[in-house]
Amino acid sequence: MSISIVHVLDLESGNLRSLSNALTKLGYEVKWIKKPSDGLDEAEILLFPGVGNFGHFVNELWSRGFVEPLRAYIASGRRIMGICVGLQALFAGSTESPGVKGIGIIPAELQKFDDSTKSVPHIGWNSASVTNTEDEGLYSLCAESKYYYVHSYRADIEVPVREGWTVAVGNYNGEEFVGAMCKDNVFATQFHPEKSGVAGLRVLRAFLRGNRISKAQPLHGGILKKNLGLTNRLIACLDVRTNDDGDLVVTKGDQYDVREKSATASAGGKVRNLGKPVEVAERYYLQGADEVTFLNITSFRNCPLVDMPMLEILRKTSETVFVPLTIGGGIRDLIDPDGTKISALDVASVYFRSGADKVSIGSDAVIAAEKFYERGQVLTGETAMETISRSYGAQAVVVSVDPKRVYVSSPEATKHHVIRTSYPGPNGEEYAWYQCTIKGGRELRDLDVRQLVTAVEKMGAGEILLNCIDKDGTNSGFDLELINDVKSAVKIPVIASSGAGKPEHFLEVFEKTNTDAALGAGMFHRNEYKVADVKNYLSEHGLLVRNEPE
Ligand code: 1PR
Repeated sequence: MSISIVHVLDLESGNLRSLSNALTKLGYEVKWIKKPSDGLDEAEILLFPGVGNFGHFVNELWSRGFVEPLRAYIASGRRIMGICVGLQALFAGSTESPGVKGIGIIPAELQKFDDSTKSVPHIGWNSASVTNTEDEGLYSLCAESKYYYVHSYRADIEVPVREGWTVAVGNYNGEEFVGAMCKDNVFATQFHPEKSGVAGLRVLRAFLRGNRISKAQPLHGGILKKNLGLTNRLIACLDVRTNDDGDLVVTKGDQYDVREKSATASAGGKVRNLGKPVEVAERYYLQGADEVTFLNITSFRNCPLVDMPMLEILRKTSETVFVPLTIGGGIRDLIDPDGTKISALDVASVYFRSGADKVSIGSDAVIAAEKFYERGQVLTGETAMETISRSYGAQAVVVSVDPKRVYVSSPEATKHHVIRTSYPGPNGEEYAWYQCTIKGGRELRDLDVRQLVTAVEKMGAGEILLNCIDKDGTNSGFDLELINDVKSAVKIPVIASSGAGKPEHFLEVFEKTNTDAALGAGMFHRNEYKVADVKNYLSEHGLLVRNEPE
């Protein structure tokens, strides 16, 4: 008789809603296990997902008394699948958390990716290609497919192979790592199958059905080598706010002004309405977007947690969209109308439980960075970025930057970090600095973008969403000078944003900068181009993209 119930270990870390949505979509009922007595004995299939810090996750396993029962479960021969830190926890340890012991069925330690030549964390769509077996496949893993990874530490393939595991390998700029591995009843993926579109759902389904040998794997990596590795990541962004009729809509600004241009109204016309957020997100998923980002752009107005309109959007979106979802706007300490204080960590936790994989912090990050410098660059451990990244991992914390260009005649004319620009200012100025803003560009601050990004990297941000108010909505291409400048200042991945108007702009930003991802909004919302048009264009020009028909 086929199994219809899946038990899932729930250590309350990260986004488990998407996994549960994926299982529901595949026709399975989910039972959660928070402690060993919650039904581990009767489980026939166990999923073991984990995100964030190795030590934090594994210490939870020890303190909840899971380690011995899990070892016994594995020894019993019943099926178990580790996901992300769930894979890592099967190892003896990780250099991320010296001295913390993993479950230890593989006698090796995880190592950090080398960040001297590439961004770390490794975020994005990469391969998992089976190379050390004569099997025809492994749970429908396909060398041509791409899977969504997000991690800073990697498992080397040598020890698992020596210990008899079948290993599917990923390659991040020359460093190989275990993308997935399998031995007897134990299967584990470093990538998130529930966030890897149809390719990921296929793997999950094959595991749940027990179809270990499948025909989906084209034979042996080698022939497809040119397709292996991290793809150029393409993100669709939805700015969301309530319009004048009180409906929550996707909107889009010109240099952050989201009102229709009106000949009569000097204060501007209506808020542009470009569709319903859940429907628009689903459309971009089906078109092949690698991620979807929602920004609640009026969240600086008081937004009590109970009323958070974005929660429902996230919940609904995560039922049908199986790629990473980021939510931004209003991630900060809040006070509800009844006076209850809600920490930024609590706000983020609610978002994660509603289906978000990452939260994006804008205004609060600028304020935190200013204080960081006022204190002489001392960390307090209490900022939103620090508390959230401690609990959920740096990969879950994006900092969204809203800079404006300020032209100066010489570097001495400002105390801020300047660039020499090829696009001189109105009075022929050859230098510019990028000024940070808060509240969606409404307030200018005495902080430059370089100060901001270097501070937030120290405070635990895992990625930078780099907008540019001057370029936003202009369809004139990305600000390459800004992107190159930020890329040279940080190790964490950078998402180029603002100004995309046609596929050529994406090619340009990937070719002329080292950006880790590129984001578009208006050109997709206005139906001028589909996400797939951009991907096809990039692919025609020899760039690696994820191209999986949904
Ligand atoms: O400050 O933490 O509450 O977060 C507020 C968030 O809302 C920030 O991430 C901020 O960037 C965003 N935001 C606030 N006001 C606006 C606005 O447009 N009036 N939107 C706004 C920012 C910019 C991009 C846009 C790209 C691409 N949106 O995300 O999608 O510029 O556009 P394009 O391809 O059409 O040029 P907090």
